Amino acid sequence: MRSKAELHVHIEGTLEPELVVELARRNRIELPTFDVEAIRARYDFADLQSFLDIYYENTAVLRTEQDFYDLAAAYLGRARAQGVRHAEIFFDPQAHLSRGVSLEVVFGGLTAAMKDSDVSAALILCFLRDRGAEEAEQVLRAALPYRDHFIGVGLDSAEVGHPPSLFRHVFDIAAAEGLRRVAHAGEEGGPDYVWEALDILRVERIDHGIRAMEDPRLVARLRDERIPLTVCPLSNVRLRAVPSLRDHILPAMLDEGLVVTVNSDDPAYFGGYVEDNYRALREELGMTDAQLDQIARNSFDASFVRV
Ligand code: ES4
Ligand code: ZN
Repeated sequence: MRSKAELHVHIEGTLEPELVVELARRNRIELPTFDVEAIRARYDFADLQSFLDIYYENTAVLRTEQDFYDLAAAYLGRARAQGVRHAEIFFDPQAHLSRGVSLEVVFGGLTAAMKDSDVSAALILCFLRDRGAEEAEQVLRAALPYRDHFIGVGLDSAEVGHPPSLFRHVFDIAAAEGLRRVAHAGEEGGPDYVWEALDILRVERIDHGIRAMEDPRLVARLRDERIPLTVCPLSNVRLRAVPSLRDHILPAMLDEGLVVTVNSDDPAYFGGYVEDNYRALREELGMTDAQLDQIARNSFDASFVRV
């Protein structure tokens, strides 16, 4: 199997239904159902928001440092089996702080699991864009005592109506702290969101970015500046950003000379980990081994940590 880096995976999105049930029982939390298959049956999404509603609901089972340890350990084990040598992992502190779970618990559990794994890993702190810029700045300031535990900041959650430009100030603070910067843009939002992420947030990678292909000037910019795009094909299908894998624009992005990478996003919800995404591209889109080798090389070139 190809060695690769994974640059777009939300740790909360690796929470498999089996672990939801186990943690709910351990923490004595009520669930609508304790039937794993019934939980999985709900994963039939119409769009990004319908996914996020269930994703945030399930994260409520994560309470203790041990819970976060178990979550990250399970992901790193699965990633390793899928050829991942290095992972830059998103986490959503606001999804936990809002439930009374402290940063100490979150960082403690995640970093302990990372230390115990032989997969190289680093954390990227994501702001939930639908909660606004003021809360993002509060979270960043609260996380600065843990500065050594994360390498960068990102922007995720509901995209449309929450443009990157709103987050200029908090990304400026992050830059001054020497943090790397990424943002989800061009998943459901248009090319204008990608422009703003580049020009206003000074991001170094674009997460998703598939809709950048609607703007030839933007494509030229991404190519000329070699800005990597962390594309998530199975996610795009499951969230109906594209009608089917056969319609995915990823091969055209590669043909345009863009630095494309392939990633799993929220593998517990979207039907596959990273190698499952590579395999689907080969089997359903007919991508060649040479193309997939290029994508795997890109993943190491695009990573913030050299491995
Ligand atoms: C996400 Cl696929 C996606 N898009 C935006 N925010 C997210 N958080 C977790 N998965
Ligand atoms: Zn994502």
